[in-house]
Amino acid sequence: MAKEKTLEGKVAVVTGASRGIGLAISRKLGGLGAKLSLCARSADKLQNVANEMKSAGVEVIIVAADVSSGDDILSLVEETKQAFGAIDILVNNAGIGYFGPFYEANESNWDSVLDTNLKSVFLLSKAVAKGMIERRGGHIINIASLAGKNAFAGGAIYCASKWGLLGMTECMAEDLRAYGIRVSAICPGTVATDFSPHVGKDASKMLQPEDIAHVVESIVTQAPQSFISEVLLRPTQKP
Ligand code: NJP
Repeated sequence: MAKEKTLEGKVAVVTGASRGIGLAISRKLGGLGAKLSLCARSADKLQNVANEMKSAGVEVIIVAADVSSGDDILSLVEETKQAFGAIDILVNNAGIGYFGPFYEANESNWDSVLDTNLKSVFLLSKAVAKGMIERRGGHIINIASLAGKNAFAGGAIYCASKWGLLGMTECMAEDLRAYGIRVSAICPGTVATDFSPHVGKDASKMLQPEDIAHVVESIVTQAPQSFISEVLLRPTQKP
């Protein structure tokens, strides 16, 4: 964990925090001194993460919530405010994939991916933006993907969600930058997590979840006049 407590007193919400990229981001923000509100659907896995954080001296709450549900999002925000007060940092990380030819996918595949990867970001960002506007500051960081820039066979639904997320991120940034709120997107290539099977790829060459956490640290520790709006993150060698 990072040693300097540059985020002491700040409150961060991380979605999809029970494993993978969200877990690495949570460890990083907690190490920097932030109070953490961690969300995923599985309460059991979140509890394990919370235990780890508490033993490292991090103040943490967990909220089992499905980010594709507007009601769950309101509960997440309310429980966070009750525990810690105003939210300074929101990391919209929770996401799911669907990979296969579009003509074999059905409406529920579309709805679950778009609701989890895109609608959730609209709802949760909207729920925290008002408080950030009042306090004239904050960070919203959206974990997008290079799949939001590059087309590939079998990627129609996932790419649609991430392409949309990048467009929405840029518009949200324009809505909020005058208030000192920075909305950023991180677009990683393939990351060694449980997200997808990574068939035929060399895991030792892939990006690691900690690489994305490192970018998040750079974003949230910028000087107020500086705004890292988008980061494309690739492995040095092709996996
Ligand atoms: O995924 P994974 P990653 N509501 O599967 C949670 C993007 N990305 O860390 O709900 C609330 O290991 C889930 O917990 P649970 C990707 O699109 C990845 O690799 O209990 N939480 C778990 O904590 C995604 O946006 C790669 O199942 C929900 C977490 O989300 C982000 O990075 C490349 C939820 C998922 O952990 C994290 O991916 C890239 C819901 N409805 C972008 N649904 C990559 N790995 O290669 C899921 O470019 N979660």
